[in-house]
Amino acid sequence: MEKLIITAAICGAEVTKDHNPAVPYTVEEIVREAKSAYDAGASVIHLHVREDDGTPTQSKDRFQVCVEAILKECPDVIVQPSTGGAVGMTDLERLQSTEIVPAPEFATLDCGTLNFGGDEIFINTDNTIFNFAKIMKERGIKPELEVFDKGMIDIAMKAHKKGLLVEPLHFDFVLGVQMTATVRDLVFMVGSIPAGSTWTVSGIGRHEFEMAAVAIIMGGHVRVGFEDNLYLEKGVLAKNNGELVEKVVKLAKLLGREIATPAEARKILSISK
Ligand code: KMH
Ligand code: ZN
Repeated sequence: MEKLIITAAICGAEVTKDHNPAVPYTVEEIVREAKSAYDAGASVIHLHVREDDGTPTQSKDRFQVCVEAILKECPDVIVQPSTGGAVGMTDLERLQSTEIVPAPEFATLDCGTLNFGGDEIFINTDNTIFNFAKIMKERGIKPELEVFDKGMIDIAMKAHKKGLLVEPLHFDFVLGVQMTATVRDLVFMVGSIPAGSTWTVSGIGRHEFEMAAVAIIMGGHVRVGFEDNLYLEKGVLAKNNGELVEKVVKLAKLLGREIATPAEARKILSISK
């Protein structure tokens, strides 16, 4: 089986220090969390950034500073900026994370509109998705196709038919937001993507490690981190993102799966640096 790529979603846009005091806001805190995840075995850092007071931002300048600071401490890590940002941001705001120099190797591409809890709706119209895919292709950025339910795989395939995506495709199944996070759901999603694609699962909240274990067995890849889950186990807050990554590394060891380095992850994902 291929080695396991672990992505750490270290910050997110919704969680705060009230939920877990280790959620990073400042550049120093972002670097601290990225390094803890990298040292524990993460090869990809999924990145959102904040103002110092915790407000989510897609500022190009803030991304530039944070990416450079992360790469100083974790020189070979794959940094994957979010183009999702936070609910309510405009497309132009969101796209700023792709404008840093040099362009990112990897970035998220959210493939549909969804209910984000309470009254929140995370809007991604077909035209937004096609436009983001076109811009990423022009800038040489590999998209991670964020799919929160099966219909979003179908929308991604519409973008592919239009020539906006380059194979092999890479999907992230975000389970436990709009779609439930069961083994049946994950097996269904994996069976719905084109042969030759790679995939990661992000199990939200208490589903994080259940989904990780299933992905390790199935040959997929795993995302963990404060964006998705703040707890190491029931009632125990994680002290840092590294603890969440370490738990996946332990699971992988128990199940006989080796961990990919960033260079190996680039090969698996067909990302050329
Ligand atoms: N914060 C969510 C509204 C992504 O990074 O591309 C969007 C999100 C997905 O987190
Ligand atoms: Zn995100």
